[in-house]
Amino acid sequence: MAALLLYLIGARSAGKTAVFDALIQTPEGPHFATKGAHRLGTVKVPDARLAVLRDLFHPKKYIPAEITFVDVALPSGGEGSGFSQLNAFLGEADAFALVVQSHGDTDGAGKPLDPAGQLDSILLDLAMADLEKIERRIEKIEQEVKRGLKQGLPELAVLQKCKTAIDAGRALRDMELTADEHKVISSFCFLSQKRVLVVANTGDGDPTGERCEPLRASCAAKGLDLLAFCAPLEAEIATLSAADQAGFLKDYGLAEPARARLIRTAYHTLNLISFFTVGEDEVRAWTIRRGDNAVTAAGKIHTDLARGFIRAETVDAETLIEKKTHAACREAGKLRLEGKGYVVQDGDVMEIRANA
Ligand SMILES: Nc1nc2c(ncn2[C@@H]2O[C@H](COP(=O)(O)OP(=O)(O)OP(=O)(O)O)[C@@H](O)[C@H]2O)c(=O)[nH]1
Ligand SMILES: [Mg+2]
Repeated sequence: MAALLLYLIGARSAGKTAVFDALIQTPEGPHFATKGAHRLGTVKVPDARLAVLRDLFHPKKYIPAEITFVDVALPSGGEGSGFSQLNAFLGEADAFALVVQSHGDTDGAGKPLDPAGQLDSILLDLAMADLEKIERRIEKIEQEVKRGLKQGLPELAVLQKCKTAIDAGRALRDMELTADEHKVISSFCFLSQKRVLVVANTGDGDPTGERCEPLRASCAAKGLDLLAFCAPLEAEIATLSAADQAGFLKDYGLAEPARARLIRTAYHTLNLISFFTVGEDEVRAWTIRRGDNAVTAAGKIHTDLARGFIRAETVDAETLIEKKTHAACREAGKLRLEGKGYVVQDGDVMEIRANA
């Protein structure tokens, strides 16, 4: 299963690279690959329940879910963020982590620091990159219509609706579209349609982001999740062993490393949950959307399991951890047989029964 792709975007010098460096740091050093000027780092999604299940089942393979962070390199030169030039690359993202500089007095352009303004400006750049594409496509379809080619009319209607929304200052992600309308525009991979979580890159003096008030208010008004992230401090924490981390975090009033908070926030922003499969061979986490049913979950594991789906033997992880075996769960009446329409819950441990 492909890892979730979270792209770090933001204004020039906002701290994208500093946040990325902290996210991919480990006690053994940083791990990353490159794609052109961009850097990619994949980490395992921490899940305490999965780790306990591993210790219960002693599987040959232990496979947590993965998330890939991408340190986006903005095109050099030019005035704005240059998203139009990066359109195809950014279009592959599952979501954006929008890094906002929240330390110091001046921003990367030497202007007085205004985190809420920086957020607005980047959100606007995303929308403008979309608008450029939309207007180009509208023009093309209108020319076709003039020549008597009418098959583009349904697409034109949806694009005009998108243009109206952007002109009115709304992001495409906040538009109400029917499933058919979504389908019509899905191939454009519009940037302002993607989910965004905001990462306030706070300075050493404010690791929990208490001074991010205007930014917090702006995010709340826009319905965006916000996370405080002190890049230099988090990079240092990530080099420590688990034992040393605890004391360090406590000293700074932090409950856990920011990487774990960021991943949890990404799951929340994207409305994702995890379900697990367990056994002697493999203990594994799978990522699905909240609201997905048992057949969709089965299809994540293998298309054959979705096609031949009969039922899913299901128990929540907490109960399995408490009872230790499926047999004990069954005896206690806690192992449920769920059908195709069952809405999978976060932390479900499932065994799919299917016709071959
Ligand atoms: N004091 C302080 N400096 C920081 C912090 N985060 C980043 N910086 C500095 O700010 C500058 C820009 O940070 P980068 O992480 O390179 O920013 P970026 O968004 O990747 O910049 P570009 O890729 O060039 O657009 C660097 O000199 C960093 O050392 C921070 O939390 N505190
Ligand atoms: Mg950078």
